[in-house]
Amino acid sequence: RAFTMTTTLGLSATALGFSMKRAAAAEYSLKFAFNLAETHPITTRAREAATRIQQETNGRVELQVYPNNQLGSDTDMLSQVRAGGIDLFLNSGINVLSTMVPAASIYGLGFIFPDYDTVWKTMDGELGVALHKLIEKVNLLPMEKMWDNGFRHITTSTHPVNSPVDLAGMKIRVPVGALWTSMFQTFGAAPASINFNELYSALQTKVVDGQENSLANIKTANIVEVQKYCALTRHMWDAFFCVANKRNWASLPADVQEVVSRNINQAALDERQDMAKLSEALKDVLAKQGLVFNQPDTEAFRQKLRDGGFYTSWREKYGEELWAILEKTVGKLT
Ligand code: X2X
Repeated sequence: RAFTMTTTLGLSATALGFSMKRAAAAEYSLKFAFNLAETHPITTRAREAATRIQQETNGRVELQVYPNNQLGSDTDMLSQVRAGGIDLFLNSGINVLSTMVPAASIYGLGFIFPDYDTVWKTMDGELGVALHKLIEKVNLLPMEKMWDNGFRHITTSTHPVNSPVDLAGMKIRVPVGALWTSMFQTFGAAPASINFNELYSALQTKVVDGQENSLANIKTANIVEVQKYCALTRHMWDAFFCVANKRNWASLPADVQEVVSRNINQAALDERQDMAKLSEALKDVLAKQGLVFNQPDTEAFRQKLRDGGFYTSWREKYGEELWAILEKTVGKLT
């Protein structure tokens, strides 16, 4: 849009020496917020999407990317996207989003995914569609593709974890979601729900002795600085829904919706590739930083969940319909 900024004295902005580029603000500005670190592939791909959206719309649309809990904890950001202060929020269905949509956590059940093929067959398929419908009921609109948050492993500062016995009574941080608390209680640990923005300091000050996360987060959130051991448990897999405030989204013209959603979904697909590569490559990187890895036999962990009634009790909570959809791709669970 061509316009000239003039002062009350009639001097043009350029005469005053500041750039008109800055003054040419975008017509549509969207706040896109999440918890991950600046160097996480999700952030890199989100910024790439922002650049493409700006280019494709000649600056008419601006995607403002706020990583690293810049706009608050996950709990805060969920309130903001509900209220409309944030337009797009990336969050795990197992994390705070599950406080509103409990069934959104179903894909976080322990040890259900053997590999990424099964993961994406499930989440890009019937289960993903069913979860999108449930999320829409709370006035949030999920973009089509999920962003990978990785298979999760357990880190500790005190001792290596080789079996559930090593977790007995351990104070371990889990994100704010009932499935996480339930799983680690069933393992015999003492889980504490703590938002991601407080994780580093909780580990540093020994409020908790351990946590569980993807290698990408252990690296990019500097968790490796405050933890000594990493058990490659791969106990669950996590990913983020990108949810839009429905009202804000509906106020955008169709062509803007198309450019934004297409680029965001493409960024999610690219990020999935990044994560798949990192899940192997980061072992060496983290080992060089001093993290001591061990490979436990995960069967003892699975048995603990079965014996503790973990699957049967969550089957009741999620209901037969969703459970049957999940079992179509991952096989019988109970
Ligand atoms: O909070 C975490 O540990 C994180 C970043 O992995 C999630 O958002 C679930």
